[in-house]
Amino acid sequence: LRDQALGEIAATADLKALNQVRVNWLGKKGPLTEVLRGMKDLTPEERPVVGALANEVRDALTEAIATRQTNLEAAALNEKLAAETLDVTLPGRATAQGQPHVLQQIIESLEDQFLGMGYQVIEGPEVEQDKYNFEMMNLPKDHPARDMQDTFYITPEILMRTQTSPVQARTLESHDFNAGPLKMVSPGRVYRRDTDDATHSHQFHQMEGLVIDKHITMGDLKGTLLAVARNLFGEDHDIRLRPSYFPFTEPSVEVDVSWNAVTPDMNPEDIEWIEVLGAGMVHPNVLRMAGVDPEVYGGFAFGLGPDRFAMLKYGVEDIRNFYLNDVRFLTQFDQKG
Ligand code: FA5
Repeated sequence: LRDQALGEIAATADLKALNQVRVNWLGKKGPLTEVLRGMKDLTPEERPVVGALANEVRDALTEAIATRQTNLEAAALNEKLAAETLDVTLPGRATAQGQPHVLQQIIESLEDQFLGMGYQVIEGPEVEQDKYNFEMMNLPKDHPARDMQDTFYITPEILMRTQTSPVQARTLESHDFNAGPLKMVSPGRVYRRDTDDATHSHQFHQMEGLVIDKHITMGDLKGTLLAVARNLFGEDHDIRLRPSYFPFTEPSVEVDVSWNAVTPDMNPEDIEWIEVLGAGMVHPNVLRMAGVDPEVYGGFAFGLGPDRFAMLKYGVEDIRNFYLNDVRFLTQFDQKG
């Protein structure tokens, strides 16, 4: 029996076969168990002899199985290692790398420029109170200019902000003017119940700017915006201020950037203008409502549209392209070139 069992153990090809052999020989229905079960029919003299023999065979088989198991496991591991060898000399496959979204690139380059001019970058909430989005921007509840910005309301008092201007009110409220003037920009998403078309999106971006100190003039506003436009579009581009109306600035202007390069000998009528932002001198009511004395402090504010800037800079004809997340479109603006 013993030799037959040992032979079978040695012949097993894998762990599964080995387990089967173990069950066959040592299991409840195996020959050894049967021998032990038959002990009761033996004479008292025979019992210890047969018992000792049976135990010896069982121990021998158990040991042989354990040894065979270790060997089979080692063989399986070696096989696996051999199958998984790496050819370290194979050239690698390049993984596709992401990049900031083109609008994010524009926003970051604007942020860099304003940081360089001593501005802080401040962010405000997209879910905003009516109080900051409208009331503190000099747009009381019944003000007709609220119609200029169709709004997504969440409750009568809470809405998706329609502009980044509420960050003006929040910052004015918290700024300590004893510590110095206020210079900040605030980029972010805004929402309007606009019908999407080539130049309008119901969700787009704005970047608010606010500068408040003791002697700020419209000249400072124009100089700042000219520097920003030239930095983004090129030194030979110009800006134009047109009178406009916003409830939170007085006077108010809309600002155009020249689509084409401007030369000194050019006929002004040949310049093509594109509107990119609204701006003006901060209305005394806005300062007063935020607890700032308009007799002492004043300054300018602007709200520009990075989406429109990106359209202009890259000649993108439809604003919706920015929001479709088509990789073929987006990878065109890879900064790494
Ligand atoms: C405003 O939202 C004012 N808060 C801007 C402002 C700030 C004026 C501070 C004065 C002082 P307006 O609605 O014009 O203004 O929007 C500003 C800019 O956002 C526009 O010039 C345009 O570039 C962009 N814009 C407006 N509506 C959309 C839209 N639906 N899709 C994409 N861009 C838009």
